[in-house]
Amino acid sequence: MFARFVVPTRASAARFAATQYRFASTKSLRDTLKDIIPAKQEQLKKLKTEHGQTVVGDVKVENIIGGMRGLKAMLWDASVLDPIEGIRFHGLSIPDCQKVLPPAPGGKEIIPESMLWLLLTGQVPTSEQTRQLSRELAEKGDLPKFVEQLVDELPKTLHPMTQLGIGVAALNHDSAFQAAYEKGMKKTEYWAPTLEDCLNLIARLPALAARIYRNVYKPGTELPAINKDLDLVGNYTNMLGYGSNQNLTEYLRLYIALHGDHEGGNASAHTAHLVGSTLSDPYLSYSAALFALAGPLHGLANQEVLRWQLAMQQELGDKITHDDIRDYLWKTLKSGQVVPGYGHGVLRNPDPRFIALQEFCQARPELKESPIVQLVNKTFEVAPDVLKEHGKTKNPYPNVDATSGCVLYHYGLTEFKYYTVIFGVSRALGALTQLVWARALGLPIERPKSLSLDALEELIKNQKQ
Ligand code: CMX
Repeated sequence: MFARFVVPTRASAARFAATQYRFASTKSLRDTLKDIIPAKQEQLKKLKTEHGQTVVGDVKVENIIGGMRGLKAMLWDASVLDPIEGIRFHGLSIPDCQKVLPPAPGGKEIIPESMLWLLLTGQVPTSEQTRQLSRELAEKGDLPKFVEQLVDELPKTLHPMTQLGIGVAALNHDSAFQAAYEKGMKKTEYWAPTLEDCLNLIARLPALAARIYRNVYKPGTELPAINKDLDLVGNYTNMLGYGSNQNLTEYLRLYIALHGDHEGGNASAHTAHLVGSTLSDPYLSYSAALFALAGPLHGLANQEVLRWQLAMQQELGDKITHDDIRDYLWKTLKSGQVVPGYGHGVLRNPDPRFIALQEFCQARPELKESPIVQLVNKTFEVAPDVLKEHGKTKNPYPNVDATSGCVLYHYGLTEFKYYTVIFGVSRALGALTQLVWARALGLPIERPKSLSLDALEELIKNQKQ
């Protein structure tokens, strides 16, 4: 049996679309990585020695005072975000991934395990490789007792994202990286225990996230044991108490897989990279990333979208017209708030992840008829024109968060303060796989140069002379 090998460039992605992809022999995840790492290390070495002085772009004052927007200053191999076309994972667009990444047995949608394999290796796994990875994650998925006790003791009023960050940080008790580092490991060996930590963390996230959900919203209910024959999301939805809902399970598989990576500069992925660059272990690095994700301009937007759409529904009633929505959008903007789920730091078109999730809804009659899904659709028909007229945002189109929560809401997972936790289960795929690569490539501690306002003025004055 063979795994398809993906060549990670845009041109090759087009060739890929024409199904001309190469094949590599089937191997375990660890052996696959062992094979790939030397060539990547060589590629990096060559870039460093032969092209270290090549200029990539200018740094303008607007980059420094504008959140480094657009500055090409970070290495990230797994995915690239094109402003118009959207995300490609190792060269593959979302429709490409939907064609080739193996689903769960009996399912149709991409699953996080196949996305994880792609992000980590640049290769499309076979169904058997995906199954093996599912089994490995299920076997590693139980939480240590002390972490269960720790999260059980947290106040139910503490935001679920804070609870998730605390739980993830505490998992570093068992960090293989930290233990090996203390023993005195060589730099070339860093990636192997990092990989073990990353897989352990990805495996344990569903149990941790489900436990937080149970504690906060369904106290007193039993948490089912992890079923070794189920995939990661199959187990997650089971533990959340929605295991019998196949549509919700399939939706979460797709959502978690697609949300896994969005190149390196977004706040959560970048935080994981920055903290990881100090050789903090993967648990601490990802815990930090979760707190970046918990901001309303980033991951918390999915909670904010639902809050905003429901407030709109409550104010305007059941028969909402396009004009009603237009007025409501203006009311939001005039009150100085952002329209949640719209705009993006990089994208300048509707987010293809938004489109993929919308397509999921359109293919299912009960979702197509759902009032909350319809309201999200109707908002999409009006909001871009209003935002264009408003004239501030560089991207008047929806991002993925505009739609991600409405399906959960429709199927009864209505506790929208929990939605960013699901995003947190997902973003681990990209942030952690790239941490493995940062260690494999021996990337240094991150340390950009900062400038004061006075120093900037001085620099400008000197350039004018
Ligand atoms: N509604 C109203 N105003 C918006 C807006 C929106 N949806 N999006 C951007 N703007 C405003 C910005 O606040 C900014 O205003 P000021 O000049 O007064 O500061 C101006 O338009 C220019 O911003 P931009 O360059 O287009 O966008 P940024 O790169 O600065 O910010 C983002 C990107 C996502 C934070 C912003 O579009 C936003 O706040 N969107 C709403 C929140 C949201 O949906 N976040 C989720 C993003 C996806 C994710 O990370 O998960």
